[in-house]
Amino acid sequence: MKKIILTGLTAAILFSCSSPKSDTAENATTTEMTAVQQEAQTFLDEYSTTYQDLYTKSAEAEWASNTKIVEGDSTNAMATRRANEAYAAFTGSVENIEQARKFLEQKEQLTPIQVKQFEAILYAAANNPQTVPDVVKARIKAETEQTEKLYGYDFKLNGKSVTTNDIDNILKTENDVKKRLAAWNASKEVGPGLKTGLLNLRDLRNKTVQSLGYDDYFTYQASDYGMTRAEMMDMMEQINKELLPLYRELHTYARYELAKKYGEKQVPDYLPAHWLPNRWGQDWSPMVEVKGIDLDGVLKTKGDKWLVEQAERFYVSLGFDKLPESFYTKSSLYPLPPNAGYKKNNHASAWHMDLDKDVRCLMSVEPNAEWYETTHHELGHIYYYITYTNPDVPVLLRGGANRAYHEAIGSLMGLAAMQKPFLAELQLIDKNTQTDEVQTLLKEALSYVTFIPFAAGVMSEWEHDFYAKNLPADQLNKRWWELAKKYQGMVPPTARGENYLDAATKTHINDDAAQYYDYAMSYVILFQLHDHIAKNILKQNPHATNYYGNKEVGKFLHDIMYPGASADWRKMLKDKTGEELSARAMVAYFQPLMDYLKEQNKGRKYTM
Ligand code: X8Z
Ligand code: ZN
Repeated sequence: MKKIILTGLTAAILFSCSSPKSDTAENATTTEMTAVQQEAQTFLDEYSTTYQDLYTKSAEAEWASNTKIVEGDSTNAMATRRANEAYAAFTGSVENIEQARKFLEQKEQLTPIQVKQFEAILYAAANNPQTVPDVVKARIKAETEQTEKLYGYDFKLNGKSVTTNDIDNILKTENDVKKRLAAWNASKEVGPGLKTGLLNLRDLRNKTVQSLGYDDYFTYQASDYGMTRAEMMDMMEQINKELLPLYRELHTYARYELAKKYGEKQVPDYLPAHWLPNRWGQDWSPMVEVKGIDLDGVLKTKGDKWLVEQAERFYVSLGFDKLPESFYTKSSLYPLPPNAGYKKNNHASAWHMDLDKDVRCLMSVEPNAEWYETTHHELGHIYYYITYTNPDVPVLLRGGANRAYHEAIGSLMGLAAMQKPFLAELQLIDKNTQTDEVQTLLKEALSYVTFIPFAAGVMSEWEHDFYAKNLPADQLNKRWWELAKKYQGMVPPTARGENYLDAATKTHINDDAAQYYDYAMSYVILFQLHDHIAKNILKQNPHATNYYGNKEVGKFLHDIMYPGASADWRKMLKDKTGEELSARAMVAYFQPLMDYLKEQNKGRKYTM
């Protein structure tokens, strides 16, 4: 999850990312500017100063709210509400909206980067319009309460408090189906208490953005890509379609293999949700152990601190700076001790506190393979923040080329950090170990490919229906499981009525709403980037790369991140990879697995 950086990317005018210096905020103040441009710049400079200040105050308050949740004490929540109200009052002020609109009416006379900043101002305004101040205030209140409920929740298993890390570990390793079921059920207990709040948030989020002319909140979020709601859903359908042949094979394979593993004679047509090693069935990779690679085992001996420092070392090896000291002193990186007396948000996130040098992570790192990947992912956000914090990128455009790019960089590094030559370089495995390439690829597919139906299918379509179609309150869970069956081929262990709200157990449904397609798109992009890096920079097999220490790879990533949201994301992809956004590279990467899976699945029943 990323903090509330708001960037409007609907500009038709392209910004050349190969020569970012030509249009800098600094240069913009030179005498070469026309009178209109100077007037615009004066406004932008003043706006940006206040914006940065209020953004920072909001981030600080949110940080406190997310890192220290004390039952019955709403001090942090109150402070967050106040800070977010001040931020909203400014970004959504009628005067700012009018000014931005006025300047955009003469956009031909402005520089491209000025246009982008005015669009960013309007985009931010639409989330907080002071034309409907009461709606915005109510939304802020509801958001803060929802976060507290979600992360203040005390998960219980067999009457004992457990963390989500505990639940995840059971789902990853337990062979006793009854124990799995208990853990899965425990993980869904947080849902019902979030229902009223989520329904309220739906109405408030929709009403907020409707005030500035968006149809609904989903449409608003999609517009950040310069896309309509329908275009976004078409793109998701396309991605799902391209990966379906492989997913069908994985699905069939998993049903039969898991039935064997759990000693079930009858192979089910659809995967029972509690059979999978993840609370939402979004990542199945723990199902497979590759002989010779015991990442969980070796990471345990290294310890949690090593994971974070190693991820940093990887980025540094590519030529990025070391993390600022403040990253380590101000972040919240590890689980709280059980006797802490308070809770924290247990979902990993990266924060750009002041849109400048203060960058932090909120994580609960444990020394295992999942957190190893997540740590690389989060540091991707951090290095993105650090890289676009430069004099050429104005404060208002300190965001990703789009949100999916922001997600892609760290996930790409996570993928690279798992490949065998890299693991051998780090001595996490013996370099002479013979490993089975097909099993390795299978493990990767169980992570990256199985994610697509969840992200591009279930999450995106459910939120689409929730916001754009006003899904009725008595059909929320029904729709969730319909979609899980349709896209993931997954069913709940027992009937799940509307007394549950299983969608709301997913963080993003509550606090990163209507944006989950970012992740689906980010996987597609990451394989495009990886394909290019492996073939054209490293000249290595994409299945067995070692990015470590390669400054050219570092420069490639640096150049993508440097212009932040001042870049046009489509042009960036074309310039950097020669391709439009496409699942081609992802499909090609896993192609060698198809023959193996078809062979394994011979004679088995396909149900998708
Ligand atoms: O939420 C995240 C990151 C933070 S941006 C840990 N991810 C998605 C998820 O956990 O559902 C990364 C991949 C998918
Ligand atoms: Zn992320």
